[in-house]
Formats: sequence, C-alpha cells, structure tokens
Amino acid sequence: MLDSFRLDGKVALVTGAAYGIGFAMAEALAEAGARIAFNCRGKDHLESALKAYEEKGIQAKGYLCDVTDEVQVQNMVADIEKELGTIDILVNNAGIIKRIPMVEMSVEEFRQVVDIDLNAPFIVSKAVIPGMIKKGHGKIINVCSMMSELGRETVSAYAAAKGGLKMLTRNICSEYGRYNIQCNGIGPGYIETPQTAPLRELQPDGSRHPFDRFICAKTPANRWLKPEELKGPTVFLASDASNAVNGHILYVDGGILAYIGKQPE
Ligand code: NAP
Ligand code: GCO
Repeated sequence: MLDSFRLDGKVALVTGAAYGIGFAMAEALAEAGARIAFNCRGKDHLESALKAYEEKGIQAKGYLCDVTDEVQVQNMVADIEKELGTIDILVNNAGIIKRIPMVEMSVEEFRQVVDIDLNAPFIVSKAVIPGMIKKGHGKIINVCSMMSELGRETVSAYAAAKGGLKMLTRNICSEYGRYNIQCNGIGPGYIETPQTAPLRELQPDGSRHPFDRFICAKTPANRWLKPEELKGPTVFLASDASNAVNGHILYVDGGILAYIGKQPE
C-alpha cells in the first residue's frame, strides 16, 4: 500500500516555491521521488531557492516566471516539458495577500490579488492540462485557505480569490475527471511563513501581537502551524493513494474550522 504514495519518475511544477509553503510542498514531492520544477518572480529569490534546494539534496529546476502572464507561463511549461518531461503534478501555490479595509482598497489592489490568487491558477492549469490529458493522468493541487470558507476584516480580495479557487478546483474536477485528472485543494490554517510574519511581530513593549494570541485561541492545537506540516497531505494528493479523491478541499488547519472558539473566562 505504501508504494501508492511514491512519486518516482513524476514531474512536478510547484508555483511560487522559492520559500514558504511552496518550498515545503516541493521538498515533500521530491522526497517521495518526483523531479521538481518551480518558479517565482524575484531573481534573488530564485538564486537563494536554488541554493536551498541544493542544500537539501534536491536538484530542482527554477524558472523566473510571473504566473499572471499567460505567455510567460506557456513558455515555462514548454521549457519544463523539454527539460524534465510532461508535467504529472501541478501545485498552484503562488499567492499574495493585501490586508486593507475594503472601502480603502483601490480597484487595482483588489485586481492584483485576484489576478495572482485566482486568475493565475486558471492560467497555469490551462497550460498544463492538455499534457496531462495526452499522458492519461494528472494531479492538480490548489492552495486554498481558511478564507476559502471564512471572512475577516481587511482581506476582501484574498477571501474572494480563495473562495473562487475552491470553486475552480471543483470545476476542474468536474470537467477533467473523465481524463483521469484529479484536482483537489489544500486549505492551510495559519502557517508560519513570510506572508504571515506581520501578524506575529512582537509589539514595541515586547508582548505578543494581538493577532498572534487571537489565532492561537481560535486553533484547537493552540499554535501556529509549520510549512512542513503540509508535506504529508501534499504527497497524498499528488499520488495514486488519492486517485478516488477529486474536487475535495483538505483543510490542514489544526482544527480551526471545527471550533466555535473559546468561551470567555
Ligand atoms: P509567501 O511566503 O509570501 O510565498 C509566496 C511565494 O509565491 C513566493 O515564492 C513568491 O516569490 C511567489 N509569488 C508571488 N506572486 C507570484 C507571481 N505573480 N508569480 C510567481 N510567483 C509568485 O507565501 P506563503 O505563506 O508560503 O503562501 C503560499 C500560498 O499559501 C499562497 O497561495 C497563500 O495564499 C497560501 N496560504 C498561506 C497561508 C499562511 O498562513 N501562510 C495559509 C493558507 C494559505 P516571488 O515574490 O519571488 O514572486
Ligand atoms: C490573514 C492571513 C490568512 C492566511 C491564510 C489562512 O491575514 O488572515 O494572512 O489569510 O494567510 O490564508 O488560511
């Protein structure tokens, strides 16, 4: 049974995997046997990531590519096909957040978040699915969020995009399941990465950030999660072990979505 989790010989593209969650997911796929391609926008990020993969003993291929640009994405996918082979596993991980109250947010800012967090998974999936159809199988994992289910102050664009990504996931499943393509989502809870660093910053008096305390209280596990805790779920959804799982969002949240919250003392 454990062999069905192996990814030997598979080619995986993880978008935005220079650091953070994407890096941990790519590392997991490599540990299970896959060959890794990743992209990001920053040249400095690309170089430091290539070094970080090398230090882990992973021969990852890195590409400078903005996932919102369809031509850049098509060129990258063509290069990966030439250099590594047709993509078997796609992880749509690249994403940003802007924490701005809705009425103060410009339309450009809203559009930028939706462009990277929702339109880009469409663009990259569209570029990769034809190769998967030809190959007779494929796995797509969309990195969703607590905000695929919940709202909160200041994250209107992000929640709109991540809610949309949940439905894009279900639609790719509906449209391409017949070609033996499984498209699922992983919905991480609150994970310690650069994206969430501002929410954990110590206050000038050395005390914990109020949001940090709030999130721990909202999480039955009573802590932030680490990117490495997404590794097992990623391998599961990328492997034959999950061939009958399609259109599902696997929340990896330490229990946040199950919990009504702590009663006041
Ligand atoms: P992060 O630390 O900010 O890393 C984001 C990555 O995406 C970087 O490698 C970044 O590299 C890349 N990126 C951003 N925009 C891009 C673009 N247009 N084209 C190509 N690459 C791009 O974020 P993270 O916390 O690891 O989050 C990764 C994913 O998980 C995101 O989709 C995020 O919304 C989601 N998520 C995060 C959490 C959390 O608590 N951290 C929870 C749930 C979901 P460059 O800057 O060099 O482009
Ligand atoms: C925020 C956070 C979140 C997380 C994550 C939760 O400001 O509330 O950044 O949105 O990044 O997506 O699952």
